[in-house]
Amino acid sequence: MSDIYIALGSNLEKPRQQIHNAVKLIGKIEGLNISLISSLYQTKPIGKTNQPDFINAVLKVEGIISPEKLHTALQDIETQAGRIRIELNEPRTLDLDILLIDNLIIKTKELTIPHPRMHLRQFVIIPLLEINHGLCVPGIGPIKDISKSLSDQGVIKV
Ligand code: PH2
Ligand code: MG
Ligand code: MG
Repeated sequence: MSDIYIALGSNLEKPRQQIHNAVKLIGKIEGLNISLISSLYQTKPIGKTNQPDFINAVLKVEGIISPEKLHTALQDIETQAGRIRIELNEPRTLDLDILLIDNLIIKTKELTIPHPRMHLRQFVIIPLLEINHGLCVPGIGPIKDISKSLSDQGVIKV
């Protein structure tokens, strides 16, 4: 049984509804159970800044599934939400990123775990602190310490 953390984000086509719908669909992935859901957060876009604010959240799920299968299942849910991939950091109806799987460190062409930018993003770290303040990012450190190192990026609980 693995403890898995997933980040959800949307800034197009009713973002809150996109996130709620995605949570429902993630709960239906075979072999997984949702154990914790953070609040929703309205967040300023990081990277490309001339796009709408995002709604972000994180989930903890537990279960037995291979990282590759989970990645494919999440991509399928993104596609169902009408996600079109043009370039990096473009506005999106739905983004589902695997943040952590236990203490695993994985680097393949398809998948990097822990998510390589999670420790730089308040829109990930603040909701993670809400659901598990004792969490550590393998190779980086406790999220409590990461949180102290980040300056304000415009993350508001909604
Ligand atoms: N996702 C990105 C890039 N920038 N900014 C916010 N606030 N929220 C996101 O989910 C987000 C972002 C790439 O995945
Ligand atoms: Mg992302
Ligand atoms: Mg993604």
